[in-house]
Amino acid sequence: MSNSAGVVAIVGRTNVGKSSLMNELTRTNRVIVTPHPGTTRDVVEEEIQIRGMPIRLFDTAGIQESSHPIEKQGIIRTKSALQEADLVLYVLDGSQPHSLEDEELISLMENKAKIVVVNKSDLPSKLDILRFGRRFPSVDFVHCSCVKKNGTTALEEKIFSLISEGKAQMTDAPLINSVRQKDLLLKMLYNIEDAKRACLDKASPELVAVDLRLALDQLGILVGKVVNEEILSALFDQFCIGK
Ligand SMILES: Nc1nc2c(ncn2[C@@H]2O[C@H](COP(=O)(O)OP(=O)(O)O)[C@@H](O)[C@H]2O)c(=O)[nH]1
Ligand SMILES: [Mg+2]
Repeated sequence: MSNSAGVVAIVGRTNVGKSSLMNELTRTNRVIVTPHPGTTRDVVEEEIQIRGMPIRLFDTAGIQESSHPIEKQGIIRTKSALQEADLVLYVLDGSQPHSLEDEELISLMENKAKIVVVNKSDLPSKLDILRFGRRFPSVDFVHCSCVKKNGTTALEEKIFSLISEGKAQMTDAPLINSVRQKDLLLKMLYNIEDAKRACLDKASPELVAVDLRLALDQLGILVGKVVNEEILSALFDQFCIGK
């Protein structure tokens, strides 16, 4: 499993067609699809490639309240897949009106890059798309039908462009908003790289500690805090340096 793969989570109410979409995107019948709500109780992961770009794709279980222990675990794992995702595919059933469960899901993916996938486009539409459009003004909508197998190529194109343009990465990461901050972070990175190199070269621990201390100093300046002297003393006492 590649670490540099984009993480994409398929999220949505039960029975909207998440697992069907997973099967379409992986071109397999990996996940069981049935008309019964609650079929997928756990998070299922597959690695796919879109135009050579590696993507870790997660099919999730929904977040409906449940007292069943397996479903409870599934809800926890769905939420953590959502949290880890670089990009969320928020799947809606175009043949059903929107529900309260959607509201909870929407609040969980507020800070996430997302694509709204309106599935079941082969059935008469009952969803107020305009209303959703107003709520997500800068989000792409893709209409598809997993049963008729159309729309998923357009979806793949959107996933590819959002991830390759970097728009789907690290949406929750804090912003660096000055050259000074960038410089400090770069210095810190170089110090850490020096420390790593020293470790690989089997240099003495004292030398590694010097580089790590320099890195910590940059961090201290960056966050505007004096780095905790007690921790430092305890750490550097062992090496008898830096004091
Ligand atoms: N008509 C129609 N039915 C679909 C479509 N996609 C999925 N379904 C059906 O919807 C039901 C739920 O699908 P599933 O993928 O298990 O939904 P999940 O609970 O969100 O994972 C199944 O009976 C599917 O065959 C679609 O595009 N059109
Ligand atoms: Mg499912």
